[in-house]
Amino acid sequence: MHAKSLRARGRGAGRNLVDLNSEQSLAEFRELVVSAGGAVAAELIQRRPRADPATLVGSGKVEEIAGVAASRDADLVLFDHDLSPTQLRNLEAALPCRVLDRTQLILDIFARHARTREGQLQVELAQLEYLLPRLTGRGKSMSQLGGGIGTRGPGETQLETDRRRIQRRIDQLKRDLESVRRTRKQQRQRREAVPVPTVALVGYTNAGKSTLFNALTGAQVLSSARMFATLDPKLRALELPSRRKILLSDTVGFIRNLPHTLVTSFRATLEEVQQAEVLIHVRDAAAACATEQKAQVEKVLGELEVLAKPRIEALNKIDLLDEEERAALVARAHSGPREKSAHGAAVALSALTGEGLDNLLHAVDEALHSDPVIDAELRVPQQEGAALAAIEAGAIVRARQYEGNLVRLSVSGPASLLGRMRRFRVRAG
Ligand SMILES: Nc1nc2c(ncn2[C@@H]2O[C@H](COP(=O)(O)OP(=O)(O)OP(=O)(O)O)[C@@H](O)[C@H]2O)c(=O)[nH]1
Ligand SMILES: [Mg+2]
Repeated sequence: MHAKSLRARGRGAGRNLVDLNSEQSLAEFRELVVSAGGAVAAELIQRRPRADPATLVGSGKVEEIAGVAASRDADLVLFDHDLSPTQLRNLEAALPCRVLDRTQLILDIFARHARTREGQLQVELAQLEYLLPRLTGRGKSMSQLGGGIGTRGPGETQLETDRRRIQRRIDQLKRDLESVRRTRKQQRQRREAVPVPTVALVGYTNAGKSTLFNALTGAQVLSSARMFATLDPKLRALELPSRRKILLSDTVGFIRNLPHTLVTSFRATLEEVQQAEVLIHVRDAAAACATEQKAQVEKVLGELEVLAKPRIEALNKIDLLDEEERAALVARAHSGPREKSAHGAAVALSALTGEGLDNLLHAVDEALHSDPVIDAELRVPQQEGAALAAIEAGAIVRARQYEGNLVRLSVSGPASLLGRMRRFRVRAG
């Protein structure tokens, strides 16, 4: 679906933004529009010390936008800012086409990318909760229910019926979500009965989390140049160099100014982050605004109360850097033996070429404290086939000696596995 859209940006002071310069911010918003299937017809910027409470931008600007929208035959005016219900109502009345704000645009993209039933329920709920106080009476916003960014909805006389219908749907969605969550909770409890630590990939949208997830697990999760390609959590087992097993989880990307309502509605993904023992913060080392992106991600991690967890920075996309930038980054990542930030290591890598992935896995091994790796001397009768197979499969055998019908092994492996082999342990001394 292609909607010709017009983007206008209003900037109010006093918002707690991590300030990107306007060009970067505009570029990011443009990508969001394209990710939603829109084509940009024109761009307008307004700077003002304070947002206009009635229309966000000033009245002169509203007229200008109306003129440009009409002359370019735009279907949609998008604001890179959130609009209050009043602002949305007034702008819709003053402009010749539909109006969407930043949150609605992101919700629209989320709606396209939700794959699981839970993801779809969450997106629909977030859309309706956002929409309800913003029903305009002109009926234009109702088209949101279709999920498209260019369609029109029922007329004004429908307003009250619509409100009641939406409220009923919201109640139903909440009940459905509750039951989906109960099921998921049972699945998690079953998983926790066999404790395998979870490591979660987190990071800004488009940083390369899914590409890295695929590279590490050999899975085929959709990775895409469009933003928010991953909405539903993906989980897959992985073996570390120490031979300990972990579950790696791919998660939804963060973005600056992601509305808090959205963060909470994506509990499914974020629960994986909260359950994780170690976080891998995937960063696009080649991004123009890498520092701002990092600040945004850490802000969301703070809101999730997970900043105390061990965290590894995966400085991704080094294949895009020139020799000099690359050397600087690699030196920073490996100074030490490895640069330790407050909570963990930094590793330079490319999910695309595979360079540096080994270093990342070693860093995960170092950061993982549950089920520590221990060394042991074992003496196992050769007829204990199952035990020998388990050791071969789950630990690193450093030396092997045959003593009659016994095998003497020097091994290093997860404490959980070697604990089960306690009866074969050779007493020290
Ligand atoms: N050159 C280069 N491109 C990469 C690398 N890793 C990922 N990409 C590209 O970056 C884009 C985004 O990758 P994804 O893996 O979908 O990013 P993501 O973090 O999962 O994004 P969301 O799921 O939208 O949050 C894709 O076009 C990838 O091909 C890398 O190491 N080098
Ligand atoms: Mg992804």
